[in-house]
Amino acid sequence: MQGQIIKALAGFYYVESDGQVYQTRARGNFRKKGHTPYVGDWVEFSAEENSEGYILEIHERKNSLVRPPIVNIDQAVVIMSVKEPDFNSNLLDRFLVLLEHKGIHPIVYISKMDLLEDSEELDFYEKIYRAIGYDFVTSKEELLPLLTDKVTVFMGQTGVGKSTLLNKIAPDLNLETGEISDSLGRGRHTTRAVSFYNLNGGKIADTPGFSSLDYEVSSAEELNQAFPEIASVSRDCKFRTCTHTHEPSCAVKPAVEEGIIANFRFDNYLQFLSEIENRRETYKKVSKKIPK
Ligand SMILES: Nc1nc2c(ncn2[C@@H]2O[C@H](COP(=O)(O)OP(=O)(O)OP(=O)(O)O)[C@@H](O)[C@H]2O)c(=O)[nH]1
Ligand SMILES: [Mg+2]
Ligand SMILES: [Zn+2]
Repeated sequence: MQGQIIKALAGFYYVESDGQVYQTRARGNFRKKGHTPYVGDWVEFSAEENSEGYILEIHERKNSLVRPPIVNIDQAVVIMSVKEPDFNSNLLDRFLVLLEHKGIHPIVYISKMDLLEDSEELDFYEKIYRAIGYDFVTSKEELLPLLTDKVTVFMGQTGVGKSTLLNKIAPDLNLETGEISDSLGRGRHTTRAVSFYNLNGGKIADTPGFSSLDYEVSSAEELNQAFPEIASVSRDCKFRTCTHTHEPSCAVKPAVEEGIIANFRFDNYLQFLSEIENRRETYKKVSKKIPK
């Protein structure tokens, strides 16, 4: 039989096929080969009535995220709260870089609008992210139409209100939500598993928050591509491999000075670039120490 894994919990994979959900396990030889099934995987499986099924084969993936572990997704709603935790454009850009790199369409959702005191800062960011081409929404009403027929993952720091938003979108879900003071204070996440739910012809997935995010980009070229407005201007740099730091006839630096590229976006780009370079240095040093 063929179906899609919609939930993974305690060694079991729940496979949906023709509107039915089957409880399955992965055969031991899967893990040995390093093929771990993920939520979102299309699989061949065996299922007998009243007994556990087995996953026999995993179909090729369109894309995959490591954290949260989920595959074959169309788009991701990145949730940022205006407060508790504070809006953080650096973290937002980390999410956007990760998603751009993976070819997953990002939607920015701002939560906890009731806690917003002064809209000036948010207006500033909204204008910039929209100009880059990102959806930037602040209400359930604006978000809902964007989810029709799509497989959407909800991601964001712990406590931003992912589960609360999903409960508003689909009240039947009744997902557990947490007290903000608890989750931030103890590094505890209320949501622990990734699972899919059906909505408007598509699927939505709640995910656990996290305490660190890796954007999985490992070169300056990839980073350049993950900032769409920088990538676009960089076509006019003299050198195709321009990193927009020290090279002559760079088109990006003047665009930042003229305000065509936002300062904070370029600062984040530079910060990520130096992180990537430092990581490489560390890797080189470590690999030198390992005897052949
Ligand atoms: N003021 C306000 N509080 C909210 C809003 N949405 C969520 N919260 C609160 O924020 C806290 C965390 O909400 P959750 O929905 O559990 O957050 P989460 O992102 O799912 O967190 P994890 O599952 O740990 O990743 C709860 O106390 C919610 O009541 C909102 O729109 N306004
Ligand atoms: Mg949650
Ligand atoms: Zn340049």
